[in-house]
Amino acid sequence: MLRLTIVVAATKSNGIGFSSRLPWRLRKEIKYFAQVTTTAPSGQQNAVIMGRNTWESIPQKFRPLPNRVNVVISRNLGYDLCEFAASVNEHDLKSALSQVENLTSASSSSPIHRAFIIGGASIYSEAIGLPTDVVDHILLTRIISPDFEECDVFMPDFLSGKARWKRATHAALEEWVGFEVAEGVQEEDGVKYEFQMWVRD
Ligand code: FOL
Repeated sequence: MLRLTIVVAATKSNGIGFSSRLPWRLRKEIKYFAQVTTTAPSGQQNAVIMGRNTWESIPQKFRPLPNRVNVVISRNLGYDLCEFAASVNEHDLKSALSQVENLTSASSSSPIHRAFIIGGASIYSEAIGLPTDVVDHILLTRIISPDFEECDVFMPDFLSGKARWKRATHAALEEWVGFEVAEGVQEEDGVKYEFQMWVRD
């Protein structure tokens, strides 16, 4: 089965959203998100898998997210993804995954390198519940401060679940993503955050 990587920016209270959008605007952080999810060997592309609310939260001019196969999950099979050939509509995470696997098969012209789960809360919950051989990496941008108490969407606390997640070193993070990443606490517009990678075996 295809391996999945979770990509998320979350506060220490696991807040990820407010009022149907990101609670913060961090230019370098979103650039990191774009670079991580786009980087693939030449001739290949990555897939980004998301729920319908997350799809709608992406500014129109950025969707579908360019140079990535966009897979949107909605229970409403008639959901109109608005004209984009680069997007596929699926009704649950499992069928989204088999869709991505079909794209990845030898016959496909553009094989899929990596598949990323990019939210939101219910898709993250489902993904965290999948077995270790499916979801083995979390690229977490930890928002250290402030705590953005207005958050109204949260991701589950993956560290308190049954799975034993371990924080990888910064060198391992850079090796996995394939480019240099700013190390330590970053600050933009008074918001402090850190790029982290968590793995399990
Ligand atoms: N993970 C991380 N680390 N940061 C995030 O902001 C994030 N956001 C989502 C999921 N995982 C994340 C979901 N929300 C765009 C907007 C919202 C969004 C995801 C992506 C977006 O517009 N991305 C553009 C970059 C735009 C820019 O450069 O300003 C892209 O090409 O990826």
